Amino acid sequence: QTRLNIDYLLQGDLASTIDDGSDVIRGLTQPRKSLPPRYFYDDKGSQLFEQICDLPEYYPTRTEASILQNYGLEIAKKTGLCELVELGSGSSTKTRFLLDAYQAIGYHLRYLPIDVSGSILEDSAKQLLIDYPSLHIHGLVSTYELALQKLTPSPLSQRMICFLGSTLGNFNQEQCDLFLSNVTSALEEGDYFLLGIDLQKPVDIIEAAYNDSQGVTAEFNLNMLSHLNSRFGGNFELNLFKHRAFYNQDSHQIEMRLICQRSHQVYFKELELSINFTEGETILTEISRKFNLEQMGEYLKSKGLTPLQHWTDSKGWFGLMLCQL
Ligand code: AVI
Repeated sequence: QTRLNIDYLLQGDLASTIDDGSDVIRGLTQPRKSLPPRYFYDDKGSQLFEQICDLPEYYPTRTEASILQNYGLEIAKKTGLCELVELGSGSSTKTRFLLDAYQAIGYHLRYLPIDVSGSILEDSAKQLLIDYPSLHIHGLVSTYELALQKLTPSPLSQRMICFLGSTLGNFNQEQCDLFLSNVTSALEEGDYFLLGIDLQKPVDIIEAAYNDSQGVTAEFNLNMLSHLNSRFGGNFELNLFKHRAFYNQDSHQIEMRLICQRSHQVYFKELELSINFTEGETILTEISRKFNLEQMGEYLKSKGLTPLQHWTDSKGWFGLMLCQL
C-alpha cells in the first residue's frame, strides 16, 4: 500500500461549475461591491499568504503554533488515536506539532489534508512523508464543502477534523452555520473537531496585523485583481486601487477593502461583463471576525458540537477549542 494518495476533486466539469464566475458577477453587480475571499488564493496569493504568516505584525499564526506546540500532547492524549482531517492545510506547518504529539504516543497516523491549491498540497505531503516515516497521507485537492461531502466514515479509528488559523473568521454568520453543518455531517458520534480562533483584543494590535509595514497584505489584497484578470479575462489595473483594512468594533471584525482611486470601467471578456467604478468606491474583499471563547463555546454547542476543553496563549490572543460530536 502506498503511503501517499491525492485525489483531485476540482478537475473536469466540476471545476467549471465551481469556477463559472457567477460569484464574481453577483459580488460586483451589487450596490455595495464585494468579492469572495477564495479568489485571494491563486499560486501567487498562496505564496503571499505564507509570507503574511511570517510578518512581525501578523500574530495569529505564531500564536496558534505556540499553543499547538505547548498543548499538542494534551490534545493527543485526550482524543487517543484518530485520523486527522485538516481543512485548508496549506503548508501543514502548524499541523506538525499535532503529528509530533500523536507520533510521540506511538500512534500510526492517517492524515487527510484538504486544500484548493494542488501544488502546495503535493509539496507539503511529500515532505511530511520524509519526516514522518509511519505516516499515511490521503490528500484532497478540493473546496471544503465538496471534501466534507466526499469523506466516507473513518475505517479504523475516530476522526478529528481540524480547522486552524481562524479561517472560520472569514465566513459570515450564514456561511458559518452552513460550514458547521457540513462538518457535523462528516463526523460520527464521538468524533472530534479542533478549531483555532483569533480572539478579541485591542484594536491597534489587530489593525497592525492587516496593515503591515512591508505592504505584503496590500499586495495580497491587490493580487486578487490580477487573479481575476487571468481567470476571467479581466482588465483591472492594480494601480487604480488601494488596500485598506479597518477594524469594525461593533461587529468585531476586520474589513478588508480595495478603494478605487478614480472612476473607470473594468471589462471581463470571459464573463461578458463590464463594471463601472467611481472614485472612492470600495470593494469588500474579506471580513476577518475576532471571537470570544465563551460565546463560541455556546454557539458550537448549539450546533451539536460539545466543547471539551480550550487552550490559549499567555496573552489570551488566540484560542484552540476541542469539541466532540
Ligand atoms: C486565512 N485567514 C484566516 C486570514 C485572516 O487573518 O483572516 C487571511 C488574511 N487576510 C489578511 N491577512 C491574512
